Amino acid sequence: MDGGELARRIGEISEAVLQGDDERTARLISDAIQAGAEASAILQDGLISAMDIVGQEYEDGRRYVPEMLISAEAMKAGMVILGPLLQQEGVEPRGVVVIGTVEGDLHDIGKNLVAIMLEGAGFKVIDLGVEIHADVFCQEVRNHKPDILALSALLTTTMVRIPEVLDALEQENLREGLLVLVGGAPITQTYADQVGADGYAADAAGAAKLAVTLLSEHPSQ
Ligand code: B1M
Repeated sequence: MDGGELARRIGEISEAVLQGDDERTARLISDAIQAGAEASAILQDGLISAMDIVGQEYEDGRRYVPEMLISAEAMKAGMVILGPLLQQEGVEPRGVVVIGTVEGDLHDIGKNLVAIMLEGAGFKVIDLGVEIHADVFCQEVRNHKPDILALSALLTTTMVRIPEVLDALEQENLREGLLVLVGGAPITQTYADQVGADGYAADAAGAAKLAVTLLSEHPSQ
């Protein structure tokens, strides 16, 4: 396949993600792979670049949460095909993120969106789910040695679990070299600073952007 044909096919994939058309995204990706396109090129120039646009449009108020979710679903449909191929191509993720909603809190729509945007930005994401106890976060940090731990809390009654997780990480000597990113409706930058988190983002697009920035500022972490 020549460069022009590759660019055309990748452009179509990107367009399908922007339109949130999961079936078309998956079909176009399969066709492009059959025609000889590399999975890494499709990921970077087709999916990630489309999700960058989605994130930017959301920030600018030109896209709303449901539209962001359908594009995220299209990206997910594409990743089902690309994931195994990327592993074969040996593409290194940008970094590893462990994410979960804190103990006592079962809201996961926002957290899932954050996870998808992080994947869209090239991170390997280990999603622990909801109602995650501080000890479990510690255990999973020990297991996966992530670059970033991402904590979501949606209730004023559960946001207090965030400093508990941070304390538990300190006590278990797991805090050094780990970037902790926090967010969720009741969380603010002031709260994040108070509890000693490394970063706060108000929304999923912001979380992915911040994760990239934090990691580039702390490359040795
Ligand atoms: Co509940 N709920 N809920 N709820 N719920 C809220 C959060 C609430 C604000 C509704 C209200 O009263 N107006 C209120 C909290 C009040 C407060 O604490 N101040 C509330 C309550 C009170 C409750 C219960 C206690 C109700 C009850 O049983 N009496 C109960 C608690 C259950 C529990 O957790 N133990 C409860 C239950 C539920 C449902 C199960 C019915 C359902 C959750 C389903 C699910 O998640 N699977 C639910 C829902 C849907 C909501 C609302 C309506 C919507 C939440 C949502 O998904 N928003 C919510 C009201 C609202 O927000 N309008 C509400 C869409 C989502 C994309 O946004 O989750 O904010 P959000 O995520 C955003 C950002 O916050 C941010 O990015 C996301 C995407 O842009 N973000 C991060 C989130 N995590 C981040 C992490 C980051 C960075 C950014 O870095 C790591």
